[in-house]
Amino acid sequence: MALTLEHINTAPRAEALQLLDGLYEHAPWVADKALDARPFQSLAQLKQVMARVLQGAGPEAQLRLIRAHPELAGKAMVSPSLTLQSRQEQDKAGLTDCTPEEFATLQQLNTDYNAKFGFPFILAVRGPRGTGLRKQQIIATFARRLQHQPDFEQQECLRNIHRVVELRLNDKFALEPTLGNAVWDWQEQLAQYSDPGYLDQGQLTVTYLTDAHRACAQFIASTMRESGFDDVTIDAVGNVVGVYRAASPGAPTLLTGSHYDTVRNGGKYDGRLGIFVPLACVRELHRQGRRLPFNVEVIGFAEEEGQRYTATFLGSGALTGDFKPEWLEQKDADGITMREAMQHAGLNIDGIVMLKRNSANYLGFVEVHIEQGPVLNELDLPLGIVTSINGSVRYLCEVTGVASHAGTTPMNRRRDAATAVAELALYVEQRAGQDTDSVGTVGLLQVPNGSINVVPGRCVFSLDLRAPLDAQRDALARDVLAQLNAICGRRGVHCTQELTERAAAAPSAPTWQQRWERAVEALGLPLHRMPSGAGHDAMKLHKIMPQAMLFVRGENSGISHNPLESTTSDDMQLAILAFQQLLNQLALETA
Ligand code: HGY
Ligand code: MN
Ligand code: MN
Repeated sequence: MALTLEHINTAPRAEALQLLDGLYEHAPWVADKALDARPFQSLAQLKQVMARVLQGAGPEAQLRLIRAHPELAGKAMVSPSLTLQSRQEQDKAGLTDCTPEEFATLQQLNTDYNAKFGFPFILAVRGPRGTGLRKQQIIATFARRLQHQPDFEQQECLRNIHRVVELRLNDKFALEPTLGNAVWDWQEQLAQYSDPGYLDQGQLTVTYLTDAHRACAQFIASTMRESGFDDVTIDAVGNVVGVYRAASPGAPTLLTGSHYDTVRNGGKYDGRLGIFVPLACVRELHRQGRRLPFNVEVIGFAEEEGQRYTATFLGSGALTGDFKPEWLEQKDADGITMREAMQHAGLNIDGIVMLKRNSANYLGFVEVHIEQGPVLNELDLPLGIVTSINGSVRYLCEVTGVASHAGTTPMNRRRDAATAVAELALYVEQRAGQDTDSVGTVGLLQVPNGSINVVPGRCVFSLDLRAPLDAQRDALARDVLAQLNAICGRRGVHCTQELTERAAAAPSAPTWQQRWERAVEALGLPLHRMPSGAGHDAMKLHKIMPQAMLFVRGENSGISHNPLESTTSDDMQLAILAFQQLLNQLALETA
């Protein structure tokens, strides 16, 4: 029979402990200690309390717990020490029918891992969706984590233990994160579309207005229609706009959403999570036949990353009146202008100017996004409250020197464009590191038409400089550009730079931040407030309406702009529940 929170909260201590048996492998003391905190407001809170108990138990107790776990597809598979849950979990992941090669690989990984760390490799083999990782994924994760530093890897084992416990608790309570699963699956389906040259390598790249990008727009639009949105359109820049109308006409609108384009070889959740979380909320409202005292407008923004063209935040920028007509002449790597790409996609360029929103019609903008960093992952927290989005500037630069013979040009006679840029890149790293929370990145660095035996005469590169405050960002930019000029002067080379983006820091609107805070607290979760190092569409909408963001924990240290980007359907479920809380709060306030 399925457990209930009521039962756990009210049963006699010994019975409650028995009900929670089998969570932490051979370590009932974790649940036992957690029961001191009864009554639990939610299952999420029970998970949090147990994570805190383990965190507070200290490294020795944590190490004992890790060592109590069976090896993955190792000798423990036949020994009686394997608990029923572990056997079932390893079965589910297909680890009991390895090929001889797979088994040998796992054995070798087990041996190497134990030799390096002195404890067994622990992985929640049921994975982020709870349905099981494939053997190849397990082996790849095993090999990747073997490279970690010991302290970090010990924490990674604990994070996987918490994930195993979360899934075991779901089983005990017969709970499925069904809404989170739906969002997880939509993102999985959307990831089938990728630009040519990436799809066949199993990489996700969706850049502005490619065929894959247009297929994504159609998928999002059809998912909105199937979920009960009243109006679904694709606007003049390719944004997918879904409106779920209010109970009565003339009502204000809550705006939400995020982008569906990606960086090259990116992750499945950056941007997309912020489209599908509110989409799932609207689907639930539709299923309940419920209307709110405000319209809900969910937008899949067509372009945020600035990959195919240098223009960034193009989708959300069109709503704030920031679309620059000169962008239409920008050319991609194949010489196709944005205008031609828009025409090819059948977009109505003349309609762009009409996209600007009248902020008087809107309550505000909220955006859900993966954190894209390690903070929540390392705090074992599923959700975070964004306090501000860092301001950023981006430049495309070019250094011109003199191409010359690599063999005959003496070292003191060179005009080497690439070494000038290399010197600047090291300065960017050092200078950005001087400030708190500033970051500086040379993400693109190329020697066009270079040759192995030619001193580089040209070097093109990018600068991405960010800081929590605009003044801090501008001081960083000033110093970097001054250093660029100094380096070029000293080396006798020439530099040009083009400012391609300037986004102001965007502090969250207090009232909206507090709405997110109340929503997260209503789930029984602790609050963690944090800045966003990444830029988001919210910083554009910030210009015309109040905004605030909710962060969702990323797996694998929150890595992002990388195929390892990951988050669990349980955490997505919590994001949806938080969004529903915010909608309900807003409904009460605006009724
Ligand atoms: O670069 C950023 O911060 C965002 O992902 N475009
Ligand atoms: Mn991104
Ligand atoms: Mn993003």
